[in-house]
Amino acid sequence: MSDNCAIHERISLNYHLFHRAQAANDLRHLILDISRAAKYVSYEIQTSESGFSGGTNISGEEQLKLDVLSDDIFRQHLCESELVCCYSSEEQEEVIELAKDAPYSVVFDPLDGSSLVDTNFAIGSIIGIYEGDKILGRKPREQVAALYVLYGPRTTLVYSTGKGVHEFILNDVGEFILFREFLGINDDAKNYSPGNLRALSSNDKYKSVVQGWLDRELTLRYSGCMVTDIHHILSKGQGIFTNIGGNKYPDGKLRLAFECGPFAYLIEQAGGKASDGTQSILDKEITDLHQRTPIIIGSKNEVENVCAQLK
Ligand code: FBP
Repeated sequence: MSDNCAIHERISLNYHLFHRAQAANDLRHLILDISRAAKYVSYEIQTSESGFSGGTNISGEEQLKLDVLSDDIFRQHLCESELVCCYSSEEQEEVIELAKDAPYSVVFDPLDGSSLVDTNFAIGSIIGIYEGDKILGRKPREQVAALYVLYGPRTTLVYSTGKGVHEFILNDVGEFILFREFLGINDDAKNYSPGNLRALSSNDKYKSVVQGWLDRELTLRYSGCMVTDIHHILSKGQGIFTNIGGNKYPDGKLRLAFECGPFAYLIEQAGGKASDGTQSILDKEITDLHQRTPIIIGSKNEVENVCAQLK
């Protein structure tokens, strides 16, 4: 693809992956296939009925029809790519084998925040990509790419392959077009997004952290969807998101492999920080596909401030 292909007011995801990220062809094609899956998920959110599927996932959460449908859409596109040897999904108990000897393994939450579908809130998909044929035993720092899609008033896709974080908007003809490059995060936060607040009844240190934000009169921004709330940090260039343990969720509500790991990769690529309170999320080994982890993520100085209070 020669560089004179660019129509500079319309930089496509394909062009950006080739010329700006200089991604390997297989990785570029895989990310493009994932972006196609996201378009179908976006369409189904707009058009299909919500409601419960009647099933539950391994985490014991009732599955919405859209949870199952979006999981199947991603499976279809990963399978068609012929580039994925296996994947792990929040909606699947075990690793699913696809194309033997294919170069990548994928972890994803097909529809994060799905409990908000009936409220018409923005929700998203979260994807992490590893080279090789295994997921258990890996650490999020080993990812070769991470991306998310936000299904809001506009459908946006944000990715990194290790050369910065870049945002694309789905246009009227169904193509993701570059919106912003090199999203960055300042060291200090003015906004806070406190998840799992039910933990404050049993976690005094977390309670003190939240009280500190109130005392400093920081601005609360919380929707109940991790993709939306962390996109807010990337979009505004500052902020802090937490989901910390308490009685109901001792390790917090969010999963390491397909929620916290991909976001830790993206946020650290943008100059922020992601910790579980004692170590970088990027260095936590995936010992169980559905293991949960506390997460403190966003502006570096605020992450360090919160971690110091939690010790
Ligand atoms: P699902 O992936 O099952 O929807 O749950 C994840 C999530 O909705 C996150 O998107 C969000 O940050 C969190 O749960 C909300 O937790 P809480 O209910 O404690 O605010």
